[in-house]
Amino acid sequence: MKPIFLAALLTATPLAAFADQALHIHDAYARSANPVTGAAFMTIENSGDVDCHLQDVSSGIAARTELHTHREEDGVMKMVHVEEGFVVPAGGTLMLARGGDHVMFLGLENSLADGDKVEISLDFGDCGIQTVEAVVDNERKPAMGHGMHGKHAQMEAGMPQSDH
Ligand SMILES: [Cu+2]
Repeated sequence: MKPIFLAALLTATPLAAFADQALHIHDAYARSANPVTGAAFMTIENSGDVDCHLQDVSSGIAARTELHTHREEDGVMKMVHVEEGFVVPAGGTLMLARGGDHVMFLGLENSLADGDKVEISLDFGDCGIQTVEAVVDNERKPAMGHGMHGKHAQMEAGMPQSDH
């Protein structure tokens, strides 16, 4: 019974989807704490056997959409643009989460309201381009372990208010 079920599943898988099949993106959401900037978070799983390199992001909602992280420099946490992007290791997971790696929107065309849907295109190079729809949830609290701490508000000197 089991082998037959598996064979049926394999047959039903379209060949064209094969290249992208290794990447699975879950739980994409966005938030914005001010009218100018916002951020998006998600979990990216790579079930394939080659590393996938997230090298660029784009969206139609802001002047610039960038890959960012938080890094400690001279004892101060700073938000930085990561131009080289992030690797989703083969068989591994990349978490874009509050206080860590994230997608950043700079120069929002419209402020983000709860329930709005944001389409984000993620360029994984040889692993293909994936488009995700992130739902705006400005009330969502950071997950455990990625919590914001007291100093976070000071992290982004140039930012009107923190999105992440
Ligand atoms: Cu950022």
